[in-house]
Amino acid sequence: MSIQNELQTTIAELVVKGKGILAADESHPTMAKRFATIKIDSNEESRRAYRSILLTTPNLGDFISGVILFEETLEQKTDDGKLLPAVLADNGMVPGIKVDKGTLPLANASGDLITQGLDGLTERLEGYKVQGARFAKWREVYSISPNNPTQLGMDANAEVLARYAAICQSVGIVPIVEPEVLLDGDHTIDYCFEVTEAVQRAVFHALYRHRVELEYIVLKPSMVMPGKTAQCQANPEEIAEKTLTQLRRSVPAAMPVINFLSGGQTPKEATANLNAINAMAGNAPWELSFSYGRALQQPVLQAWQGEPENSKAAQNALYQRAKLNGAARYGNYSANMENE
Ligand code: 5MM
Repeated sequence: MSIQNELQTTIAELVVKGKGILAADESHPTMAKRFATIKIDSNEESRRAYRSILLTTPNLGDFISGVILFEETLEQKTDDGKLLPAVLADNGMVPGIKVDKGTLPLANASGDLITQGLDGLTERLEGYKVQGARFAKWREVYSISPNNPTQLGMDANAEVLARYAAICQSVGIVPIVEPEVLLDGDHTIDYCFEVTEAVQRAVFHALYRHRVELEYIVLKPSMVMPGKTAQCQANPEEIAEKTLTQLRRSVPAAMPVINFLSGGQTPKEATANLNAINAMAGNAPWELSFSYGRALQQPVLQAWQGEPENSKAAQNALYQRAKLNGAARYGNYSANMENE
């Protein structure tokens, strides 16, 4: 298959009405934090056991079109010896892989970060492809403060995201481009709007410079919201209105899909906000979907508690959350569906 055909096929399988992406690509330190909430140790076996539960959830493919994996998971197996990426592929879900190597402070841009991992990326992607990955993910992180992000920070991060995306497409891997504006802080929703617009404009300029084909990427942005500790919080309709206005200003119509991250919203908030966005989207040129990590997995961890006998309950929790977000893809979710 030509590179172009590979990209086309993967996008077509990822962008499906009523479905979104599960982010299960936590690095070891993040997984340790998540497991600490249920007091279990993060080691190779506990991560394998947990991720096997996630990925073998019966009928997960009804609402999930792709799953982002961490490198280690590509080689891990279910209890009965099946490779986890193969479990996904056999159940109609596309395996993906996180390829960034985390962030470091950006020199001369105090308070801004920059993501590492471009060196040797082509070779790594070729290896991941052999292991079954067909799309990739790279996250740049932007904190909001009175001085951040700086223009230097936004330009440098955009350049790195675009270089990553161009490398992915050159080997037939669809890139998820994730510029995450963090929710931390007491900033207003309007300030978040301004920052998110500036960040995304820089990203799309860089994608253009690097000749990335927008038809074959997935944008994974944060929603436009007030900071977590802002005095004045916003309801889903306000968040939807600001998010859609900002996206219309910054995101070209050639983009097939926007899969939001949840960024520390509760599972219910993330679903209600996605629902409001879709209910208000009208004739938006892109599909509006989810690529949630915490907002899909929090209920699963709570149900599991590290106990094998809770596996079924954990899978039910994942299926239920994915189903509710599937409804939110159509703007058909309502809070009373939480108890069905
Ligand atoms: C699942 O977490 C991903 C990996 O994060 P680290 O590299 O920090 O371990 C993360 O990139 C995630 O995919 C996105 O932030 C979206 O997840 P949330 O939980 O914000 O929906």
